[in-house]
Amino acid sequence: MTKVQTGLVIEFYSNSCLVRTKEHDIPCIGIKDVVVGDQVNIEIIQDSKKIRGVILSKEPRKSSLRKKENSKSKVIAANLSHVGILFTPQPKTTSEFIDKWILTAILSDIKPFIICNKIDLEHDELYERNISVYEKLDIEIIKISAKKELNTNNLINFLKEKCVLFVGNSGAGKSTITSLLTGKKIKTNSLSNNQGVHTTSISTLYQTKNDISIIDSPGVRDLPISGWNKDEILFGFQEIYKQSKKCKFNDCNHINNKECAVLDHLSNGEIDESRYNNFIKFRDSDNCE
Ligand SMILES: Nc1nc2c(ncn2[C@@H]2O[C@H](COP(=O)(O)OP(=O)(O)OP(=O)(O)O)[C@@H](O)[C@H]2O)c(=O)[nH]1
Ligand SMILES: [Mg+2]
Ligand SMILES: [Zn+2]
Repeated sequence: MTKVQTGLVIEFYSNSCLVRTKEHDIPCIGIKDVVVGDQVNIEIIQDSKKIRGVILSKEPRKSSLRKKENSKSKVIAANLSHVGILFTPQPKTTSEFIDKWILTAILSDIKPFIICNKIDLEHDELYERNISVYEKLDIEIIKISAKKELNTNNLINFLKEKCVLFVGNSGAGKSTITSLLTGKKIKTNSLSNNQGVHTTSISTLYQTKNDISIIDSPGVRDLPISGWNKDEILFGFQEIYKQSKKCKFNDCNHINNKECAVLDHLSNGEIDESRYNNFIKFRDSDNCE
C-alpha cells in the first residue's frame, strides 16, 4: 500500500477520525484543525493486524461552515456546497431560524436553499405567509414529504454532485431525509418534540449512489451569530444589502436616516418586513443567540 495517500474525512470523533481513501476507510490520528469534509493527506502505518493513519496535511477548503460566537469562531464542516434549511409546519420553523442560517451560509461561501418538508401535513396561514417571504428571494425552494416520499426526486436531482448539510429543528426530518437519500437507516427521532430530544451524536459524511455527499453534524444544533460584525450581517441579507448601496449616506442606519433606500423598499413592499426586522435584530443585539 502506498505510504502517503489522500482521502476524505468522513467521520469525526473527539480524538480521531475516519478517512476514506480510494480503497479503504482508515482510522486516523493527528486531527488538529481538521473537520468532516476535509480532503487530507495521510501517512499509512501498518502493523500486522491493523491499518492506521496519521494526518500530515489538509488541502485548501472550498468553503468552511463557521459558527461565530463573540470572539470565538469554529469551523463545523468543510467543503460544503449547500445548506438545506428545513422548513416544517410541525415543529414550527421560525423566520429567525431561517434567516440565521441563510446568513451563516452566505458568510461561509455556501449556497443556502429551503426544503419544505412534511407537505403531507396540515399547515396554517402563518406557514404560508412565512414561506412566501422566501419565494420572493433568490433562493431555491423544494417542497417534499420525506416520510411519504412525495417529490423527493426533485431534491435528489437538485443535490447531484453536491455536498449538503441539512439543518432544522429537532424533529424536522433531517435523519429521515438522510436515510431516504443514502438508503441507510439513520436513527430517526420519533420522540422529537419542540423541546428537542437529540439523536445524532458524531459528525458523519455519507456518500450516496446518486453522487450526493451529506454531512450530518451535531455541531449545528445551536447557531450563535453574535461573532459576525454589522457589515457581515448586512451582507447576509442580500436583498437589503443591494438596496443599502443606494442610501444617501454611507453610514445610513436604515432605521431613521433620510433618503434611505432600504426604508423606501420596505414601505413599497419590495423588502419584506420580517426579513427587515430580523436584519435589525441580528445587527443591533449584542448577544443574539
Ligand atoms: N408526516 C411527516 N412526518 C415526517 C416527515 N419526515 C419526517 N417525519 C417524521 O418526523 C419525526 C422526526 O424525524 P427525524 O428525521 O428524526 O428528525 P430530525 O430532524 O433528524 O430530528 P433530530 O435528530 O432530533 O434533530 C419522525 O417521526 C419522522 O417519521 C414527513 O415528510 N411527513
Ligand atoms: Mg436526527
Ligand atoms: Zn439606509
